[in-house]
Order: sequence, then C-alpha cells, then structure tokens
Amino acid sequence: MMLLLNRRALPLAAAGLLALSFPAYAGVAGAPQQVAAVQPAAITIDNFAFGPALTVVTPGTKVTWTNKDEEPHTVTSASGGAIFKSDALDTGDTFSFTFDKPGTYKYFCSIHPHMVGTIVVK
Ligand SMILES: [Cu+2]
Repeated sequence: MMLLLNRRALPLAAAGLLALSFPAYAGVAGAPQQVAAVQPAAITIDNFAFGPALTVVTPGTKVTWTNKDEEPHTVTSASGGAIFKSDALDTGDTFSFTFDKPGTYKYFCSIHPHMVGTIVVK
C-alpha cells in the first residue's frame, strides 16, 4: 500500500489530514474545483398536500419530493410542455428534478389535481 503513495498522492493525503484536523476546511480540501455548492431542496407529500407548497431555489437546485402519505401521489408539471412528471409514488418513494432555468414552475398531483405546488427558480 505504501508503494502507491507517490508524489501525486501525498498532497492529497496531507489535505485529508488537514481536513480532519480542521473540519471548517473540509469542504475546501474535498472539492477544490467546486465554486459554490447548490443546496438540494426537499418537499414532503403528506396529508394530501405538498409541503412547503411554495419553494424558492437557485438555478441548478435538485428538488426531491418524498411521499409520506398512505396514498399514491404524483409530481406532475403544470407548466406547458410537461417539464417533469413522476410515476405514481407509493409511500416512501421519492422523485427528483433539477431546475436549471429561472422561472416559476407550477405542479400538481395527477391523481388528486387539487394538490398543487410551485417551485420558483431565481
Ligand atoms: Cu395525490
């Protein structure tokens, strides 16, 4: 194993040790090429409702819906062109979509169309 620690690997090992010693620097040492990480967003489906009903995210955000209801639900884009459309999600199932373009994206449950939500990307 020591034979694999060549000149390229040593700085990485040192960076790992630095990250362990100084947790605040862990993100910098772990992903030096990443300028700004976009936080994923989570939406819960429960009691026949999307929560939160309105979610504001920055471009590039991956939004994940989780069905915590006992009923199947879908996440279906109401905007023109059906930008995203999940299958029926059973209890515990998830659906994810990454929103790259700014805009307002309304969606609903195709099984229970009174269930509506909005994603604003800006
Ligand atoms: Cu539903």
